[in-house]
Amino acid sequence: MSHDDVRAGRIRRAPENFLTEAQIAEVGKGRREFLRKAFLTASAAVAAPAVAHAARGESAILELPPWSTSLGKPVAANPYGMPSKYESNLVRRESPGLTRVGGSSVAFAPLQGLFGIITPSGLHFERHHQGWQDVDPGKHRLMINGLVKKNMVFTMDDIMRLPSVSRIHFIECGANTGMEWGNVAVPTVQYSHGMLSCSEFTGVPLRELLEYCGADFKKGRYILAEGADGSSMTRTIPMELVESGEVLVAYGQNGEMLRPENGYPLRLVVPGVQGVSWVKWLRRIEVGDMPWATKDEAVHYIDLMPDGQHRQYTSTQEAKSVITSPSGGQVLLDKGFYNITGLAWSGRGKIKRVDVSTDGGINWRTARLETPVLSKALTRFNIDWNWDGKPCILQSRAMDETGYVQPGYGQLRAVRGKKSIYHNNAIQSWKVVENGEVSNVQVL
Ligand SMILES: Nc1nc2c(c(=O)[nH]1)N[C@H]1C(S)=C(S)[C@@H](COP(=O)(O)O)O[C@H]1N2
Ligand SMILES: [Mo]
Repeated sequence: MSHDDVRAGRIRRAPENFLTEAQIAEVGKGRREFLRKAFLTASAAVAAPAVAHAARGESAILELPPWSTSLGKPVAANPYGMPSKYESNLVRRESPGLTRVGGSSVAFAPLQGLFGIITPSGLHFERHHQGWQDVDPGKHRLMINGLVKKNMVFTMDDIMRLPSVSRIHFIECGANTGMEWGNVAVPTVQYSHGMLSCSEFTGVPLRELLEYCGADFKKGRYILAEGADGSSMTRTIPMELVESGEVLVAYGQNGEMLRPENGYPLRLVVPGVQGVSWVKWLRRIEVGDMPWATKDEAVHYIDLMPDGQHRQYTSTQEAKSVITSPSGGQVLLDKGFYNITGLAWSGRGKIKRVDVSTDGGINWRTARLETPVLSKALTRFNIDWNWDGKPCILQSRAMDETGYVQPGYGQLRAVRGKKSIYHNNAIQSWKVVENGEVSNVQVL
């Protein structure tokens, strides 16, 4: 039994997280081979797989491996610590064929292998419109202009000497799950939901910088945020969000400076709002009296409705959840106990409840929400499950503190149609078949 099997509670994670139909069939064959060998080594009288595990375990405990009989590596052999080489499969991945240019693409976070609610910075999803840059913090500047008493230009030193706050929030690209609008398109949770991450961000509330510049909060009901990369990323953000104190000009992520891919040295954090508004390599904030309708909010990030019209400025990410394990591409090694685990989040506040169904939505049980349950942050849920070895469908359904309930595909398509790209928060279904293979399906 591999390390992966043990850690994931007898779930075999896919060797690669992207599997074709043919590869999924291969995984199935591998499992049958595993069971066949288990039968050969086990005594006929007892349930074979269980005995095989026990027998292997016993011989392993009697062997003295090299790490018990040799000198370990010295401290600081890795001045910046890296994950174990045995974890090398747990990486960000691009969806083959999704985009043509790597600089204008997305790499998805491997949600199937993550624990708790914090995304390790090296596994945070990445979405760039014009590639990423490693910006020199000594040369980086932030300008504030528009409806302000005095235009100001800040250096990083100026910003970092101000009082700071640290807050845990999720960021989800508005296009997350966007490939699934019409039908099932991708095999694993990494590709269906991996434009999602959650970090502790540190920075200065934008409200304080605007107050310092003497912003006109009466007339200036909107701000425009602009990035320093070649994409000229610009987004309008309503001033209410800034006034709430939630919007941060952030330089910290999970206890250290932002990673270059995530906007080093400065990015906007706009809790609850889709990722595109979290402008990276933030260079300018303008205060204005109406929305700018820039390219990134007039042509992109709009919702195509069934009547052919487009809906604009639907920026808040509505309540959503997904079971991250068991999930597509994984294999249940035998029947019995499993911990169903997943993530829930809402752009409108805290998650109040998550229900889980193992029969395709007929019966629902309420899952345990693990602490902390924070506003506009990922919330981890867990629920016990005993798999009887029969085919079944696993689903989770989130409810947030406003009472909003995550819709099914039938409900969502009735309002939004099937041709959108953005803001798909439908209930995700994973199908388990008798040989333990898990795959992506849609249930109306
Ligand atoms: N300057 C700039 N900011 C940007 C982008 C960009 O291409 N340039 N991409 C946006 C989009 S669409 C998303 S989803 C998030 C992704 O943030 P991440 O790469 O840190 O995950 O950044 C946003 N901010
Ligand atoms: Mo995005």
